[in-house]
Amino acid sequence: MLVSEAVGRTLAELGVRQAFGVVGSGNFDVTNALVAAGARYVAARHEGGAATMADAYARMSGEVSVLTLHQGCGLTNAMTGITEAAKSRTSMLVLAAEANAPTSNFAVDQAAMATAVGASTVRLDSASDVVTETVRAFHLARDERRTVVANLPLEVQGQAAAPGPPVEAVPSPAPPEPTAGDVDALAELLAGAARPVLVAGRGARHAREELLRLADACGALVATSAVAKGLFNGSPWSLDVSGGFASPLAASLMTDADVIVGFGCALNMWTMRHGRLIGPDARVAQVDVDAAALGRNRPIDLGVVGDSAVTAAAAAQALLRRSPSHDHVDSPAVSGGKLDMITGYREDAVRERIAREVRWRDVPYEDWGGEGTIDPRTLTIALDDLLPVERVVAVDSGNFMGYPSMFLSVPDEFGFCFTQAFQSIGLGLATAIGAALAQPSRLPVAALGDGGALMAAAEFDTVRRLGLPMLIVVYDDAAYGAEVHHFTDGQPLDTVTFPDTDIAAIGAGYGLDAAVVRTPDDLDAVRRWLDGPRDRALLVDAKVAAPRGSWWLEEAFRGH
Ligand SMILES: Cc1ncc(C[n+]2csc(CCOP(=O)(O)OP(=O)(O)O)c2C)c(N)n1
Repeated sequence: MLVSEAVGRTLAELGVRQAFGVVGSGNFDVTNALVAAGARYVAARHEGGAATMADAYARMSGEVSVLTLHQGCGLTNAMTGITEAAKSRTSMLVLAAEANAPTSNFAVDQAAMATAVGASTVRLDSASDVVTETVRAFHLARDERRTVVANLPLEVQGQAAAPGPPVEAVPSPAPPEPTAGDVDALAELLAGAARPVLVAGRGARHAREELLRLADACGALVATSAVAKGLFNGSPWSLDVSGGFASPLAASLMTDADVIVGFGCALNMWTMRHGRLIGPDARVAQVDVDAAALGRNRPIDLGVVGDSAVTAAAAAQALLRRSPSHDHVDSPAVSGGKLDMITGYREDAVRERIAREVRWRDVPYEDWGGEGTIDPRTLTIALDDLLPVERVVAVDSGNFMGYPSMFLSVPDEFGFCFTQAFQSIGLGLATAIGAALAQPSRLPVAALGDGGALMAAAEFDTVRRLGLPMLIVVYDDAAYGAEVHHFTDGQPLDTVTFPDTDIAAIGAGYGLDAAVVRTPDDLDAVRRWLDGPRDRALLVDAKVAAPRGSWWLEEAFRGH
């Protein structure tokens, strides 16, 4: 077996089920070997799209995904998506063919490129131990949550691979347990809190039940960062997303908290509105499997190294031990409310306000629509009502992004895919494709600005070719709206505004169903599509009114 074949086959044997890429001469064999060994391969139209499809697939499936690339220019095309994945600690393995002859047009320093954007790098350059090294690269991606660029030198790929040890899929190692002292300190902090809030990030998506039990045990409200949206659905104490996207009520309840504990959550400038969501006297704790993450974005009063589920469960037990009247966390008195001695944040008035006001769609607004445009909030609320609950929503970057993020509900923490760690525009469509493949029973929704949509338009072809039943909503303000609303001092805006573009016609040209929406009545096109076979995606070119920036953008500029 050749080295290229050994790499592909080994990864399939380790459990890789899905690969994305653009195939050229240098990654043809390795990709075919992956497919021959049982993995599915999706040919994207641009490596930038392929990278983000692989990233989103990994996020929404929990599997290690593979991106396969041609040497040199295949990798440079994919760099933005690889950077987003690396910043998000996505478990993704990039198989990059590598030209090392200095005279090759394709030669660039691929290892340096990977390192420069925070990805890990390995070189599969030895025919004698390529199987062992491939297994190592896979485990680095999966167990250390790394985006790994594995360079495959052209001169080695065609050599005969020495047979390696039998490849076995080994389960991930057990997550780190917190020390008893740290658990006690966390319990102490929460026991003394009058208004605690627990905030879960992507690293706590597996910890819903444990976090809700801990919240019950200390009378806490719960919230998520954007990437974990949906985790606490159904809890009457959920504030939904914390941070720039938060509704006015969610933001004010966060700000009034006296203790905030982040679980698997970076507590970054977005989730904490540049710190403004943390009251002056609030104490902050952070729980993370990675010691380096603790206190990275802001000062914390307590840092705990530990898995979120394990730590939350242990802290709930510790709280319980402090209460003389309860001996088990699952006791109805605890799961239904709070411990005797802790009043917490759980007052009826708070619950009633959350039920009435926490959703953005319940916040009154003055409709901006008219003269051929629709208010983005009116549009999104109508879509929320029309679309089936079982959906997976992907959002691009731009002024518009808060509307689909906060006015569309999602079924759970695997219903929202948010590839915004690099704040790049143009990733939303590919995100929706990867998420759609990871969650095939859900209706995929891609929410894009006109700028991001046109940047990624090549992947409309991939949507059509895969037959994805996707709704693509373009919030079309004929502008780089985020920039328009940034520069409000009378500077010329010709560089960021555009004549109207018929994006529906572009979608139709790619073979998608398409409609222009200017009024709520125009959404009949969505109704008809939903009632039909949905064998083609529907692109909605929504001509949106944007007389001013969205609330989250105005909020973000305050932190600039
Ligand atoms: C790759 C990249 N280029 C440029 C930017 C700067 N930028 C941020 S938002 C934005 C405009 C996005 O326009 P659009 O997709 O139409 O959404 P809108 O802001 O109009 O809602 C730009 C150019 C960026 N974030 N990423």
